[in-house]
Amino acid sequence: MFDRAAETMARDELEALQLHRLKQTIARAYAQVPPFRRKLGAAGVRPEDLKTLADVARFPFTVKADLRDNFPFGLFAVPRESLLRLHASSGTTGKPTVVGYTGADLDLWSDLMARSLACMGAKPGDILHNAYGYGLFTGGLGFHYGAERLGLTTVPVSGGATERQVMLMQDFGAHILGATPSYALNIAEVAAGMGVDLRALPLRYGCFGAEPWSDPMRRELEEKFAIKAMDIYGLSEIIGPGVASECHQAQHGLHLWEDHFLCEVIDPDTTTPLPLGEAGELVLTTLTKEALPMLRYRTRDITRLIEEPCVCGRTHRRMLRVTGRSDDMLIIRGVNLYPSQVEAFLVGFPGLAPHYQLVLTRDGPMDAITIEVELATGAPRDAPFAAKIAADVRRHIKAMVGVSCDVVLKAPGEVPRSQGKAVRVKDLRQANKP
Ligand code: DLL
Repeated sequence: MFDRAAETMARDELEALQLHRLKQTIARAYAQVPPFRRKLGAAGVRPEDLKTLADVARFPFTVKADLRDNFPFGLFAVPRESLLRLHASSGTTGKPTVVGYTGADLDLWSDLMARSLACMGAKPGDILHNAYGYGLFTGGLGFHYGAERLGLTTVPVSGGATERQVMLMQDFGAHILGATPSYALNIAEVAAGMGVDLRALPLRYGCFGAEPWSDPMRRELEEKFAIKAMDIYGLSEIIGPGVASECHQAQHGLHLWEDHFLCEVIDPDTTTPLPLGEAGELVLTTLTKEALPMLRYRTRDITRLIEEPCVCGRTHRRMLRVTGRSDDMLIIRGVNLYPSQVEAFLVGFPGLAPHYQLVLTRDGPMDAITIEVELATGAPRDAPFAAKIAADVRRHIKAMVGVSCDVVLKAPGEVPRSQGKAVRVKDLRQANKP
């Protein structure tokens, strides 16, 4: 463990620490961030109303729009001059979301990423092939500094130029791969095309995150690289990667670093807090961040928290795999559907390759969905075979999620490949409006 004392802290000690840090965070944000003060005023609460951890439920949520409304620096609790780094996430519309870090924040982030990497199985001296994008995205630099802190030899390759990535992994003998799961799949495919056997490399672990993925995708990656595929979670607004990660011992649920983040799960429709163990939207509060303290940030990520003791000995609660974002949920003819549910079904389906996109169109007043998925290389290409697979997929999706869909089989290589976060949904509904 990178920080055994913190990672194995007894529950009551952990909660006392959380309460102490939460009080400090709220008092500081109240004093330093005018929009925060106004928000508390509007909700009729004052910092001193927080007496126990449960009292946090009386405080208002923060949402992405708060960051946008105060673009670029309005939510910072320190003068701009004391920031050492800015990151930003590219919003699909309008201005990006800007986040900032003081020196202490960058230090904390490196510690938490070092903790996460060790938790996922990395050891000082290992070589990390870091294929997360470097730049405004938090993935590349977050992994980079955490890996250096843990004592890994870090290869800052970023995304893209995939053939060169395969060569570097081979030449340097990478032990750990950091990439989005969809880009890792792309690397595996390019390696196969080059005749390189990734399974023969010294790689032991893949640290995959930044987008939803599924257990069948995990098995696919484990089989292609001969590794353990680990899940790591985070978001820029809270710190970046390193909010939670799986341990290699259990590979079941991601330990959420509760000494620095307070977690809640709420019903995304009513915002009512849900009991431990129920699925809902993850809400996070930072407990130690200086530049950008976040109170009850609505992540939109759907998950479940569990508190059972873990074989690894860590005491921090685990969040189960994020099944999707509440704003990525598709409603097709009245049925709720997450892209990852479709993925879980398609990956590993005989005759299909794990490359897919969901295309949304308008069919009169109704939304319609078409699954575009590739045939596996080497699968028969004759029309009767394709028709049978398409019919099988249609039938299973209907039985499993209750949605009727069209299935279009693509030739190998036809579905666009990812170099970072995969685009799983192509929304053509506006284009089809009568
Ligand atoms: O994606 C940070 C990150 C980088 C995490 C590298 C892990 C590895 P953002 O670009 O701000 O930050 O996007 C955050 O990505 O709210 C989730 O919807 C999604 N996400 C992140 N990790 C996972 C994961 C980075 N393990 C958003 N499983 C989050 C599912 C994930 N979704």
